[in-house]
Amino acid sequence: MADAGCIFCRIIAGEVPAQFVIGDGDVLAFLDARPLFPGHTLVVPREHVVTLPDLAPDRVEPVFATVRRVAAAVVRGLDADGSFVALNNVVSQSVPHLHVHVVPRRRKDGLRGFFWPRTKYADDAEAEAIAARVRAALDPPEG
Ligand code: DGP
Repeated sequence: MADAGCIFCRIIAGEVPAQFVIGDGDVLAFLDARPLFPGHTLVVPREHVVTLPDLAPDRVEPVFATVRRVAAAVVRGLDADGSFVALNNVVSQSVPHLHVHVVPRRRKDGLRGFFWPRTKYADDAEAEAIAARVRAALDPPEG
């Protein structure tokens, strides 16, 4: 179902122009209008879902198979050295329609780890306690 107020639904419907890399099917890809580098592509499901946990389990493979395909194409097509693949869920997500960024990367392109400030665990016990909380929340559970 499309959401009439969603800019990506409007792009998918052809109401707002975009440069499509993949313009047909259940999963589409078009150029980001404010690219980190030329060729920065957004992979989006046609269906309006907001975050990755909202995506039905049987839709995950088609979305990420397309991400894989586009990640190869930006390298091959643009003579890049590699790619960066990222997906914001709610925080830093400026468009509430699931989209996976596929950014062509070149060595020394200046992106420098995406400006992520890194932290540390106080010790192994703290790291294990955090892992245990995430493990306990897995749905379905592990094992
Ligand atoms: P994020 O911040 O992760 O939600 O990324 C949203 C991206 O969407 C951002 O990099 C810019 C891009 N974007 C926003 N509006 C438009 C638009 O109207 N057209 C296109 N092609 N990209 C857009």
